[in-house]
Amino acid sequence: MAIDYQERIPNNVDLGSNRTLQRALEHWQPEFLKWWQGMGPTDFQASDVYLRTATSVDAKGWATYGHVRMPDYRWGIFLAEPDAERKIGFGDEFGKDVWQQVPGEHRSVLRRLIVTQGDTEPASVEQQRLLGHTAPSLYDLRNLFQVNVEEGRHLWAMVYLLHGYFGRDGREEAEQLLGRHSGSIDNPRILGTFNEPISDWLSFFMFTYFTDRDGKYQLKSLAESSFDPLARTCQFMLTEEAHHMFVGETGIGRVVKRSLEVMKELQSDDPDAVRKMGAIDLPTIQKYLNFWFSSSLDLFGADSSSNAASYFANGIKGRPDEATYDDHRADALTYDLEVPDGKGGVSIESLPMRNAMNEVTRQAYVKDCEIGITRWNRTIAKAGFSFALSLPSTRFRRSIGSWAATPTDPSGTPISLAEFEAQQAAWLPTESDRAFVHSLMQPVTEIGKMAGWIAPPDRGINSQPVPYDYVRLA
Ligand code: BYC
Ligand code: FE
Ligand code: FE
Repeated sequence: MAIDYQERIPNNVDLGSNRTLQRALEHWQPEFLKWWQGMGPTDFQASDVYLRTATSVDAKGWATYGHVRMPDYRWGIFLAEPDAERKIGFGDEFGKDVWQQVPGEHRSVLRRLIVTQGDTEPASVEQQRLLGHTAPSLYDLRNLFQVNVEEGRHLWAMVYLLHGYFGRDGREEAEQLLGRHSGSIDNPRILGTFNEPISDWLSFFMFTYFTDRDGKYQLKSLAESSFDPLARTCQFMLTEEAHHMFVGETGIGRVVKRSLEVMKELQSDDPDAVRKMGAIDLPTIQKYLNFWFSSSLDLFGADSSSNAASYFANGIKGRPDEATYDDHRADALTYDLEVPDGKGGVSIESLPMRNAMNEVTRQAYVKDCEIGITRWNRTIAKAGFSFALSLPSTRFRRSIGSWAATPTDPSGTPISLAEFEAQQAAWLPTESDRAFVHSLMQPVTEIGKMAGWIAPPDRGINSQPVPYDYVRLA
């Protein structure tokens, strides 16, 4: 179905035939725009940005490129095409028809999951709002804004569900999605990571690599939901998500590449020498990685979770790629979970599989995170250096789950709190590491030029050259 751009809210959900819903959304739209102006990217609202906009959900229309001012971006509502034959894919109701409306008994749980998902989207825009002032190139500036407008659209996706399927409570929740703010003391965003500041571009790349990837896995789980409108919304969001992770993976890759160039020139891997040349040393990259990976692991929830078990039993939230499993009921299996034994060691706790679904999803995520690490390490090895980046253990620096109260080293060995505190400067970014990274954050706005701490990308966006006016500064 093509999207009618004459409508105020572009959509493929036949919004025009539902006056009540349309009116509710038209009411929310100016509130959204107010939020975008107040809490979205600072300045740059009058600049023309080379953005990708969805004009339909098929292969041809979902990526239409052109220069637009961000406030004129057409935030719309797009769901993947319906499958009239779709059945519930997991849990106790396996094989029955999916739901086109919210069953009364699952209403509050579904609302809560949609609100939690929706809350992260504007949160990330708030976290990134100052980054435009220090972009290392116009190419990167454009990618930042692309990610930002799409996270705005993901908020629209969740608000559509709240307005369309949850009545008055849904409308109230939609309002509050614009009322909580990242890092606010009184009214913070719901999940921890989304209250962490992202004040430099190394953090931005780590966030898009690790935290947007949590988004990928949560969306995959929700794309399995028996609540069909939620499943279809998330399916379409996943097509956009791929670019966010691309920005993270290539961003970190380019930072690594630049460091290697400097190390080769110096014939040295001495971090101080690398820093003096204006590049980011590999140990500092590792510390940022440790920080954002461990923070993002918490977003999967507790490793033993009765909430997760009932989401699964009730067909509300599945496993990512549920079709790849043999047993979609998962009611007779167990999962061996590694937990602290309280004596400085590790013991195994056997859980009903359904209670371990957060952990199952987290492990799939960790495997996906490894792919980039392997790729970056290949370039390091090719350059002739012996350093290797690595993911810390999933036990390291956790705030949610079994390991929350147990300090460990990056390999996951339990240690005392005193030892953790004594060593953490070697494992996590220190004030002075952050100050150094910040000192590199000088804006570069000339067409085709890059900041000295990052290598140029291999190619431009949508077959445009790297030297291109991706953003026409106003
Ligand atoms: N911080 O039994 P559990 C994205 C709470 S990212 C603070 O495991 P459950 C994006 C939890 O709420 C994807 N609190 O709970 C990326 C619960 O509280 P109550 C976002 C936390 O229900 C980049 C308690 O701890 N999507 O899209 O299984 C840019 C017990 O835990 C945290 C979703 O999250 C935390 N990290 O929660 C832009 C999907 N973790 O009930 C966008 C929707 C847990 O005791 N959400 N708690 O008060 C969910 O599926 C679930 O709510 C959770 C796990 C995965 C968060
Ligand atoms: Fe998103
Ligand atoms: Fe994203």
